[in-house]
Amino acid sequence: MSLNADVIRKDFPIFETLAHGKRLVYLDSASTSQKPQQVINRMVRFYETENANVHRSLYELAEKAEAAYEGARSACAGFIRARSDRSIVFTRGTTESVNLVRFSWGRSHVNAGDEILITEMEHHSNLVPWQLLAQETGATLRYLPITDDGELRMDLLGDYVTDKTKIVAVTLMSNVLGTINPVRDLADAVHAVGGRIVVDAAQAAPHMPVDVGELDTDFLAFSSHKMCGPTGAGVLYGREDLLEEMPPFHGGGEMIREVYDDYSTWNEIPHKFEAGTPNIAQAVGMGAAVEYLTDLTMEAVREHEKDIAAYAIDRLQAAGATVYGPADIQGRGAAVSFNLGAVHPHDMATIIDQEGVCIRAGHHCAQPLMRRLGVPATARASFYLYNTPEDVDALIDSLEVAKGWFA
Ligand code: 7TS
Repeated sequence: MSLNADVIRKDFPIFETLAHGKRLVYLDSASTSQKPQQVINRMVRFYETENANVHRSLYELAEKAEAAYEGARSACAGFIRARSDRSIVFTRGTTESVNLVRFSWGRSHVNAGDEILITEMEHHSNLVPWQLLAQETGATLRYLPITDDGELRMDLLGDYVTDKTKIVAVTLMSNVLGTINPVRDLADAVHAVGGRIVVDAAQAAPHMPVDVGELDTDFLAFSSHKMCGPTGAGVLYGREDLLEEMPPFHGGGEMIREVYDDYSTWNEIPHKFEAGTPNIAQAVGMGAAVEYLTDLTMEAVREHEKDIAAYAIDRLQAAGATVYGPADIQGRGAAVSFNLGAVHPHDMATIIDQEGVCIRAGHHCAQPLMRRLGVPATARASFYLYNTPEDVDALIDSLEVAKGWFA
C-alpha cells in the first residue's frame, strides 16, 4: 500500500498558509513535524469535554480524562509492539526519556571503571546525558566510530563492547545522516556482556515500523512532536522487570504509594516515573497521532519516504551537492544532509526561505558528528508523509536561486 501525499496534505491546515506569499515547502520534519487536523481536534475535544486531572478523582469527568490518558498509553504500547502498557512511561520527549534512564538506571548501575558506549552519530540528547553520567560516576564514555558513508563500524564491535560495558546508547535512525542502525546486533552484543541498551527512536518512530521485541531493546525513547503529535509529550519504553527495580526519577505527587515523615513507598510502574500532573492533553494528542499513523500504516509511510528521499538525493547530486549518509536507500531514512559548493548552509537556508522552502542549517545538535564529517555545518532537507516530488523540485529550484547569489 502506498500513500497519496497530495491527499494527506489536506489533513494538515498549515499547508493552507503561504510562506513569503509562496507555497509552503516544509522540509524540516526531523526538527518537528506538522500536525493533522485529527490531532488538533482531539486535543480541542479533550479540553472541551473531558478535561480533569488524572488518577486523583472519583467523579465521572475525571474518569473520562483518565480513560483518554490511559488510552493514549495503550496506543503507544501498540505502536512499538510493547507487550504491556506498564512498559510505557510518559515523558516530555526523547531528551527527558534518556535523562530518566541516566538518573534512575544509570546512577544505580554505573560505577567508576565501567564503560558507556555511544556512537559518533548521536544527537546531543543521547550524548550529553551519558557524558554527564560518566563524569559523575568515573565511568569512561566511548564512541563507536562510523565509516565515511555514515554507517557504524560494526566490525570494531568486539573492541568497543567489553566486559566493562554497562550501557550502549544508540540512535535507531540518525537525524543528520539518515542511517538506520543495526540495533539488534548491538543489543545482542551488550546483552552478552550483561549490559543494557538504550535506543533513541526520536527519528525512527515517526518514519518506520518499530518493534521493541524484535530489537530486543531494554529502553527506547521517542517524541510526539516529530510524529504528527503535539510538543510536550513523549515516551520512555522500559522492560517491565527493569522499570520495577529502578528507583524513581522525580519525586512528588502521583508517584508514591505511602508517604511517611522519613520515607516513602512507590506507586506501581509506570506511575512511579510520572510525578506530578502530567501533560495530559498532550499525551492524548500523541495517542491521536499514533492512531493517525497506524491507520496509514508505518510500512506505507516508510515506502513513501524511500521514494521521496531517493528522488531528492538524485536531484541534489545532479545539482552538484555533496550528500552525506548511506547511498543505499534501504539503509537510510528521509533526513538528507548536504552541502552545496561554497554556499554556507546558513546563507542557503536564509535565501531559500524567501522561496517558501524551510530547511534546517547548522550542526543539527550533533557537533561530534560534524567534526567527524570535517564540516562546520550542513544543510538538511527532511521529508515526511506530506511531502511530494513537487516539494523536491521546489527545493532544487530554490537552490539554483541561492547559487545565483554566489556566482
Ligand atoms: N534524538 C534524535 C535522533 C533527534 O533527532 C532529536 C531531535 C532528539 C533526540 C531530541 O528530541 P526532543 O524531542 O527531546 O528534542 N532532533 C532535532 C533535529 O534533528 N532538529 O531539531 C531537533
